[in-house]
Amino acid sequence: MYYEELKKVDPQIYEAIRGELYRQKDNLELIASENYVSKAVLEALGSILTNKYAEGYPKKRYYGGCEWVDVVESIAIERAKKLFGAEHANVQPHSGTQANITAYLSLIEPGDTVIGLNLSHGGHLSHGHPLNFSGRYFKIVTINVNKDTELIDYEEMEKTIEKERPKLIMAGASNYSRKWDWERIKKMADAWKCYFVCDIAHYAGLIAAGIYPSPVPYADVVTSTTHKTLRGPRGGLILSKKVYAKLIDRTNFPGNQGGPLMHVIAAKAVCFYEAMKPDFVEYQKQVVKNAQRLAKELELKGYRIVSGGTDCHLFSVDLRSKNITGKDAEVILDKAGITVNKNTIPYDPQPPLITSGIRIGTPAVTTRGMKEKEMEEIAQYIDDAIIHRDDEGYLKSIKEKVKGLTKRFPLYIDF
Ligand code: DSN
Repeated sequence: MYYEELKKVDPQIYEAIRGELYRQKDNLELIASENYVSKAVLEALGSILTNKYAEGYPKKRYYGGCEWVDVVESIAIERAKKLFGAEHANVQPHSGTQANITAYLSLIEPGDTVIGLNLSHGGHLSHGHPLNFSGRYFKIVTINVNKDTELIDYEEMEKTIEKERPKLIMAGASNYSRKWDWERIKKMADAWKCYFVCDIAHYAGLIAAGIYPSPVPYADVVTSTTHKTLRGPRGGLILSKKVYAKLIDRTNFPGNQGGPLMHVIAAKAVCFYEAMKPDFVEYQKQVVKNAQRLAKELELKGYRIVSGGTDCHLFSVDLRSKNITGKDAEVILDKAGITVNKNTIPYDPQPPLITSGIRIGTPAVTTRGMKEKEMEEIAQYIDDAIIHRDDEGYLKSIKEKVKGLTKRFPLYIDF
């Protein structure tokens, strides 16, 4: 690692970053919302742009000296619009949740009704969880996936809309492995006169690459993060129809945030640029192929895959046939050098801190260059770890094999 100055000034933080670097290099990262950014993204993120205050928007700032950050933000906006075919883009949200706050506050008032997918069925905290601002400030009506198919039940959804008359439909998910029918939701939104907001944080990279349906033509507002499948810096993004442009911008700043993080916006611009390249499409296709192969291999080993498979970068594994909870599996797999997160499965009998499942995603391992053959190997390690969960020595031996595999697909080689 070449953070020589940091090493001198603050050895404790240096050591922690170094430890994390080697964790990332040596382990198999299967958390569906994580990825490895390029060195170009990292350089923009670590740049002197962090020094600049730039409240406002390009050419309309509350500070002097914004000529260069204006260039950066204007490029980021134009690239985001082009990448997603959007009429308007705001690249300032600090996170996906922040983007969702802006979307809600632009379109509806506290107390209004919002319909969103239940968190334990694949939704997100900011889609209406009672402990989140969304659940505290709006009346939330959640929809569940169908108990048999584990798919979104659009007929049920429409019945709920008819009964509850929400002002806003929040679509999108953080753990739904199948394709959403955005056009159908748009028809419901039109029929029942409500806004259609879509959170594509998880699918953004696949959508940018054109291999997953885009809600941009249908939704009033689309929110996203930039750090998951899109493989950019940690941050948020809002796309919208032109008619909402002023409203969205005003609600995000000064309504919801102060100064934009210009170094992060520069890194977002770099990631949008990288996502326009043909090899990004190939990467996203491989992400999906890898997820499908890994799900299939685990199924062959006796694990039930929620909804029977995946059309995207992630899937959930129901662990009940193996008599282990998601919480325990997460710990066991960590010991074997495999990082996943416990996750509720639909209609989970276990509480959210225990769970019956784990969520698995392939964006990060695919960035390393792994393909279907390696997915077979990974499935074997997962199964071996779960079978030999009580044998610390065995788990250690898997960790060594995992290290061997990750060494074949090196990461940040000159760090
Ligand atoms: N917490 C993120 C995830 O892991 O999916 C979503 O914001």
